[in-house]
Amino acid sequence: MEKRLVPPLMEGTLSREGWEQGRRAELLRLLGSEVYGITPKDFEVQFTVTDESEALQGKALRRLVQAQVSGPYGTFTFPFVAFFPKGEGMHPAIIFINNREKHHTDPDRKQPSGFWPVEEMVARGYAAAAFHTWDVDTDCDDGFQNGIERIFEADAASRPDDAWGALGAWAFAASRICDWLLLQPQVDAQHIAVVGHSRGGKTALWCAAQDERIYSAYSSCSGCSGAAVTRGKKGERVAQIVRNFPYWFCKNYRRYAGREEEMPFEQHMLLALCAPRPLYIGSATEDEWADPESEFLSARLAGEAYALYHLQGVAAESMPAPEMPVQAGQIGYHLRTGKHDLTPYDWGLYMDFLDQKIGR
Ligand code: GTR
Repeated sequence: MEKRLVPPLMEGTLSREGWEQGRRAELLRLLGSEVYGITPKDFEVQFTVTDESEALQGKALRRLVQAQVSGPYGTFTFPFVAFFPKGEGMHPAIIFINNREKHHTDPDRKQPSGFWPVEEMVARGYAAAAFHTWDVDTDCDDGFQNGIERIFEADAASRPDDAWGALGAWAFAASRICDWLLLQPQVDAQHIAVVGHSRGGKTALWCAAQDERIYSAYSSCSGCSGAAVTRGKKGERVAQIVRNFPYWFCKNYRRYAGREEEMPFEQHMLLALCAPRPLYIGSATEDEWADPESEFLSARLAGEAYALYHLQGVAAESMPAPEMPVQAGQIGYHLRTGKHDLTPYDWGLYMDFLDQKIGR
């Protein structure tokens, strides 16, 4: 495996006690205060099901839901959709963070989408929920005037340097959908996963790192500030991401532009926070901006945390060839030929991985 100088998961000897009784929480705080911002804890959430109907040619039950979140400075409501396979029994569920056009997660499925192939998911026995990022926080630099952040702040103009950004807000929304799924009798509460692509993939990882009720996360092509190790990374760097998307992060993260070596954290730590839960990383050969090698390296390095639980991380020492998924360990990885995307092929592999880990 390629060697890069990255900070260790723990100073001294990494032990399960040291990890669980201090270091894990410390890393979570560090990634919060330096990268994604601190997630507010002072809120209440209420759900209203506005429609319940048969969908997907009678193969699913569809619910449209409004989540109303109340914070210290107001309320904010966002919609999401959930499809449940028809029939008896409890189903594992997958929450999807839709960062692309809204039609991909259109509840009426007017046009099929490979980005969110819900028909296939339901056919494989998964409940599938999704929200659109813009419904939670606009994916543009609007000074935090319109997104869910405003219900937590007296004044959007004077935000602290560790105040959360859009990635944090989207991760929060995915956790609220998890709250609701846990209340649904059709859902197997032990097996709720979160999936996102690119900025959505960064979000999925941050969500699973913070929310231990999430059984598994799949990060597709998440690259910089997602799965990829930052030190020595090709393609996108901190300087570019904070210039182009400052509102995704807390202000503190800007300090590391061009100074990645000084970061007291690394992205494999984000992955390690998911241990011992099944984690999945996907890359694409032509996605140089995200840098597949740095994504793979990070997945490998996170294996150290899994070893504390006597679990294997990625079951491959070197980058696998395209279309040769590595799924035996607790961290799955695959490289797909092609562009920066999330495709039915990727989804199929992730569901294979989940089926195997859940033992279905
Ligand atoms: C890019 C950004 C990446 C990635 C991507 C996406 O422009 O530089 O970090 O998140 O957007 O979300 O598709």
